[in-house]
Amino acid sequence: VASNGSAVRPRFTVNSPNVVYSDAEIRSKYTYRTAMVTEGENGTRVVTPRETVYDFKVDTKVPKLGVMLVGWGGNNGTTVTAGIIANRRGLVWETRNGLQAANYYGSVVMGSTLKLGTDAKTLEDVNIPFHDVLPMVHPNDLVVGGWDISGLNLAEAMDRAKVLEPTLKALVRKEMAEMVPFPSIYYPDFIAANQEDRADNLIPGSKACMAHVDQIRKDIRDFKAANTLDKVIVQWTANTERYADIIPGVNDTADNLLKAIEAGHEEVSPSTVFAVACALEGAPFINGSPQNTFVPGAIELAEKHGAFIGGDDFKSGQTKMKSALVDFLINAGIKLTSIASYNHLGNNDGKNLSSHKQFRSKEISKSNVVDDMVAANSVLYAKDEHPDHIVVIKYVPAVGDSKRAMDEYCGEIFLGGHQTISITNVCEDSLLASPLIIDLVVVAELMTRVQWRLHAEGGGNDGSAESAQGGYKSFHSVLSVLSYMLKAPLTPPGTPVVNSLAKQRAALANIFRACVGLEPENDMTLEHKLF
Ligand code: NAI
Ligand code: DG6
Repeated sequence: VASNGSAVRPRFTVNSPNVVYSDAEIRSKYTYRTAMVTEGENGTRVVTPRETVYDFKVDTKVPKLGVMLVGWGGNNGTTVTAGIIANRRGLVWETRNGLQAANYYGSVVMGSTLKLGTDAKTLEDVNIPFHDVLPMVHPNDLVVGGWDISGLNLAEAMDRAKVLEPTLKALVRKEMAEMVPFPSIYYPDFIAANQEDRADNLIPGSKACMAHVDQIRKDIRDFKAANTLDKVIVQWTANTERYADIIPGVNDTADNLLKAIEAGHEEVSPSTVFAVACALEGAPFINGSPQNTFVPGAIELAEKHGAFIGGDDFKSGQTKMKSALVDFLINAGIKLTSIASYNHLGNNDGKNLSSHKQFRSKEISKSNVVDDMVAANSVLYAKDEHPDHIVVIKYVPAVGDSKRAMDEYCGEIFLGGHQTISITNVCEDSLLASPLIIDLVVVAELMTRVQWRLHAEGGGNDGSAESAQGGYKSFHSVLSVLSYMLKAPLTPPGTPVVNSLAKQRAALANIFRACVGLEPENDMTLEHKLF
């Protein structure tokens, strides 16, 4: 895969009049099939199939991409950086279980496959790496940088994180020691007071101001120039902040938010200042923490500038299991009646979340993740009926980054019977989150190269009728296609949130398939049933 701005040759070609390949693009004509439901007579419903024909266009030039992490010196920041270096250099290190080679396990883009079709001779499934569906940046080619309020270089920060094996650390130490985060903005009211002792790498000023926005924009430009990058994506993996109050006149519109920053309003959080800087700079910005960074004014600003945003809160362990398991239980016709989710962890994230306001941000993000699945089943649940759902997080320093997540699911089964499922999930939190950071960057970058328009009859797929059909445009600024990796998916204002993990993955895969003119994966396998 080229990451030098040259077009990448696709790993397969689709043999269809609806798909056209050129040196720099893949164009597809795609029929999106849905069904519209209306009220009929006598309480019946009428379902009308609908077809909308789109043209998609994918720029196949894979850019040289930079990723800038806010909170680069934290557990996630150091782990993902070391992981990319380890993969890039093909490192192998000794562990007590034997030799371990670098890999990208846990990344949907790098570790999973997609069914391309059925082998014409054997009728067996042909699966390809997810990464090969469209030309995507390879994570090995990412140039990583970022900001942190702690000035430790990345080697020292990696030691502080206590995540990686000493043998791996020894192999990446030299490179990591040369990496030092840019100073960042620190407004103490937004993160836990227990974080103060690491805040030694600061841009002066303790509340929002335009100088902070300008400095962040300059850092992005400097980083881009210093590394001769085509594009930069910024991701928040810094401490969880408390929620910002939504105040009319302050953060409710784009203009008000900019004015509030100019006036130094105390209710503008550091993460929102980063979001504003990125929108103005045209850099995609993804929020990996649960706070409401994307206040209405920040969303409007991104829309105005056609900048991509995504969030909120990496979905790494407990919630990922929950959004798969609840979907399964409810779709199996089992009436889920309660979920009790306990967590304890001993890393700096846990320390920060031991403060109530920051915990509250996480509690909100972890609690709303079953709503759509419950609401979709009117057989099991009356209107406004929900399973009981509690989320507890405790700080236990001794367990470090090895987070314990314990869940109890209770459900009602046939004839009043009960089913209780208990799950204990133990693993390094940062080793789960790091591949998600990579997926978010790779998918967000790809989405900056995908465009669409409504297909007009008579318009060719070769661009000849472009003016008659209207120009291509990008997907909406709010990239809900990133939902699979996020606990509380941000969606375009007024559009529904989908939490089901299976649906989120299907949306991701099928949108990519549409870009190469392939139908959604339907799993009917009629070729094995009708003969
Ligand atoms: P961490 O506490 O190790 O790292 C956070 C880093 O952010 C620290 O180095 C801190 O100095 C820095 N920081 C704080 N405020 C900053 C600011 N204004 N500007 C720049 N840097 C700042 O935490 P960890 O484990 O890396 O997690 C990061 C975030 O990701 C947390 O908010 C956590 O809740 C979230 N998250 C983590 C998941 C996981 O599985 N590890 C999953 C979901 C979310
Ligand atoms: C305690 O749950 C700490 C949190 O930061 C989580 O580890 C993180 O949000 C991951 O949550 P989940 O639900 O995806 O495992």
